[in-house]
Amino acid sequence: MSERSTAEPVISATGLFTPPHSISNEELVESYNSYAENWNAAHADAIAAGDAEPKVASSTEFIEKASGIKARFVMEKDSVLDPQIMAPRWPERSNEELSVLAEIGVNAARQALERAGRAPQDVDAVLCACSNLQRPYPAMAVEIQDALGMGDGFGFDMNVACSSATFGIQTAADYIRAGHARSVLVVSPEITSGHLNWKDRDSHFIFGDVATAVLVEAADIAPSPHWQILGTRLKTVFSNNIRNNFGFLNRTAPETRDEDDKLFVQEGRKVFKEVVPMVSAIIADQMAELGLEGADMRRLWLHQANANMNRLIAHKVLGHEASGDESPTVLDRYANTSSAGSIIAFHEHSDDLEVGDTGLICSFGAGYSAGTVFVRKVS
Ligand code: CO8
Repeated sequence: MSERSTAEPVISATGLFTPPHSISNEELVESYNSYAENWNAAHADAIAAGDAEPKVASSTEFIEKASGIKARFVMEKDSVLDPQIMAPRWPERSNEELSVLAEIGVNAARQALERAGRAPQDVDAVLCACSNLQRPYPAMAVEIQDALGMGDGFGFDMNVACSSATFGIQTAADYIRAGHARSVLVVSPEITSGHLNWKDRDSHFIFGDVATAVLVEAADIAPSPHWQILGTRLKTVFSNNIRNNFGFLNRTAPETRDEDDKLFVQEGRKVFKEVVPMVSAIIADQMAELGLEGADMRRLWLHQANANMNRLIAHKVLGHEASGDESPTVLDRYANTSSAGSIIAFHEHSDDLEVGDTGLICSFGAGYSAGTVFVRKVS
C-alpha cells in the first residue's frame, strides 16, 4: 500500500434512525386483502361484465420467498394499514418547523457525529442523498445544515434513487481529495411510504422508512479506527423498468387520470434479471483493478432490495455461497429502504471486523444505477 496522504478520504462513522412503527407481512397482507375484497365488491358488476379484472389476494408466503422481507418500519402505521386510506397521514408542518425528512436525517447525522466524536461546526458539507426528497427547494441538505448548527459550509440534495448514498460517498470522497472539504456528511433520509402504492399487489410489500448518515473525512482528522476508502465506482444505464412519474410538470396534463404511475412502479422480474449481471460485472472489474480476490473480501454490505439477488451477486463475488456473516441482510426487519439499505447493513454489521479486514458497500436500483465503495478497516 502506498503512503497515505492527509487528503485521503475515509469513513469515520455512520448513524441510523429507525422509525417508531413496524408493520409485519401478516398485518400488511391482511390490510391489502381487505382492500381488495372491498374493491371487488364495489366493482362486482364491471367484473361480471368482463370490464374489470378482480383484484387477487396478496400472500405472506410469496412475499418472504420472493424477497426475504418479513417486516418494514414506517413513520406512521394506522393510515397505511387502513383499507380506506392506504397511505401515511400526518399533519402538515409550517415552514417554521423542521420538515419531517430533515428531522430524521438530522437524527441519523447526530448519531454519526457522536460516534466520530465530532461537533457539527467541524463539518464542511452535507449532502442529502436519497430517492424520496420531500420538496424541490430549499434543499433538504441546507435545512439539515441549519438544524445541525453547522454554521459555515454548504449542502445540496442529490437523487440517484437506490444508489444515492454510494454516489454521495464518492462525491464526498472527491471533495476531500480535491481539498474542497475535510469533513462531509452524506445523509439519506428515506420516507418511502409516501411514494409507495400500498394498493399495488406487486409492490405493496417492498419498501420501508429509515434514515442513515455516513461521515466521510480526511484520514488525518478521522477517529481511530476508521474505514479507508480503497476505491469507488459509479455506473448508470437508462431503463424504464423502475419509474416514478411524479413531478411539477404533472399539472401540465390535468386531464391525465392515471395516479398509479405518479407513485413507484417497476417490472421486478426484468430488474432482477438485468441488474444482477450488471452489478456482478462492475464489482468483478473493480476487484481486478484493486488486486482483490473473493478470498480477500471479509464482508459484503449489499443493497437491500431482494435476498435472492444478493445471494447470486455474493456468490459471484466470493466464489462460494455466502454465509449470513459474509453477506448480512437487514431486509427481514427493514425491507427495501432504497439508498439507505447497504448503509444500514454496514452500520449494524461492521463493528466486529478486525483492522485489516476488507469489505464492499454496494448499491443498485432505478436509473439503472449502481455504486461500489471498497473499504478496509484501519487504526
Ligand atoms: N402476493 C402473492 N403473489 C404475488 C404477489 C403478492 N403480493 N405479487 C406478485 N405475485 C405473483 C405474480 O402475480 C406472479 O404470479 P404468476 O406466476 O401466476 O403470474 C408471481 O407472483 C411471480 O411474480 P413476479 O415474477 O413479479 O415475482 P418475482 O419472483 O420476480 O418477485 C420481486 C417480485 C420481489 C419484486 C422481485 O422481482 C424483485 O425484488 N426484483 C428486483 C427489484 C429491485 O431490485 N428493484 C429495485 C427497486 S428500488 C429503487 O431502485 C429505487 C426506488 C425508489 C424508492 C421508491 C420508494 C417507494
